[in-house]
Amino acid sequence: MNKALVVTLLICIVIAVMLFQSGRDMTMAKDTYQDEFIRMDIASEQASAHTMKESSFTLTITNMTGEPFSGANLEVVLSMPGMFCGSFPAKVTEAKPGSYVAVGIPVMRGEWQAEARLQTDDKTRRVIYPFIVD
Ligand SMILES: [Cu+2]
Repeated sequence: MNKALVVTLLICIVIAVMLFQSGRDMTMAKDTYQDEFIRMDIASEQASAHTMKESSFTLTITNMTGEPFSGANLEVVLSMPGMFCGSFPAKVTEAKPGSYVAVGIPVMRGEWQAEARLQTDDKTRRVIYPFIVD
């Protein structure tokens, strides 16, 4: 085997691994809000979203010591940034302590976001999860 062939093979392997990693990142995408009191993660429950089909998101909320934040005053709204087609509240339920599921229905194709708003006495914390609807 000559050297050039070995190098080419190695480059191919590296590219394959990178493609595999980026594909995996897509499905495991999440967004996080964190301050000194609260950590809030939002992730999609499905790899792709479609018009007029339910889309669900998982919100995991913990306090500063990592314990589940139960009974949160939480609101999740689906909308299209920069468009005027409206805001669509998702139905939020606490599946288990500190773990919430939000279900909503995107009404058209394009770039959407799920915005979670956690209301406490002193302030509102937000985390935004962008996603594509096709
Ligand atoms: Cu729209």
